[in-house]
Amino acid sequence: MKKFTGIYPALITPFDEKGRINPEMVKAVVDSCLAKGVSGFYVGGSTGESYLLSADERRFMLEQVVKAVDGRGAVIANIGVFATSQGIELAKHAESLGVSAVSSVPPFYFPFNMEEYVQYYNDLAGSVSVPVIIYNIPAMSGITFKTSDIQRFFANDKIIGMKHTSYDLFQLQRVLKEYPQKSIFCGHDELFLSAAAVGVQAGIGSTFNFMAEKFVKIQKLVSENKWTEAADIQDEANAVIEALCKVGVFKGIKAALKLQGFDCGECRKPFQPLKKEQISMLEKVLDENCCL
Ligand code: MN9
Repeated sequence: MKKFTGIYPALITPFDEKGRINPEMVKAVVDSCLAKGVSGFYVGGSTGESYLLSADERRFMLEQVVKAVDGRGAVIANIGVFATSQGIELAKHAESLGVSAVSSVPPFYFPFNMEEYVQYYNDLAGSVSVPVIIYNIPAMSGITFKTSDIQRFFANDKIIGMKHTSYDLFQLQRVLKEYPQKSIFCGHDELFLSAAAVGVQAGIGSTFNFMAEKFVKIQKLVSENKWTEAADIQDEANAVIEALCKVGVFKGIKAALKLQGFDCGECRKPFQPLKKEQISMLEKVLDENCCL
């Protein structure tokens, strides 16, 4: 079973001035992240504004990423939707492009029961030959998986891992301990070092789009047992994340990229563009924490 380690930006979807996906910027951001030492990309997640894209756009975006990465890293495709059949369609498309794994948020909006979520992931895993990564993100999906639920998902060998975007480090530690062979990704960048302390070796994060180098460095320092130095870098990252939370994380990430010279457009409506003073506040924090 492939075990994923390293840093995986949850890729933004860049738009041009007309609001269309901008392949040139996909390539530019992918190249810049790879140069910073990332191991691959997570495409089609919340950071990619996927639930604001049409199915055609989601497919187009994934195609552009696979082309841009060109074998230089892993590509994990989040295919999460509302209905199993739609998810399987996107998963098959992703598989045909040669992705390393597919991932999915649990179908949301309707309150399904756990039996239905387990069946959803098993159906997905049964429909493609690539491995499946579940996505635990209670704050956005509204669904909190208990550790016993995760055990039910992991009973399927084709379900090889989990993106844990939850502040529950207790659960994270117990899952890691029980499933050392599965790929468990820290999904909250601000917790990256804390997750490393309980044994996490991989992260998928939105802020890796523009500050991946910090997390690559944290992993290296941890491997050298230099925890204090690693904590200093996590502190820098967290100052930036705190500022992003004030203005809206995804809008802030696009603004940060723009300040770094990557114009990826605005987040799609109903998101509204940042105000001038929000951008100045962000710029100051980015500057103070070695991001510009
Ligand atoms: O993909 C991201 N999750 C969400 C991971 O945005 C829901 C994280 O990187 C967060 O944006 C970040 C800020 O809370 O940790």
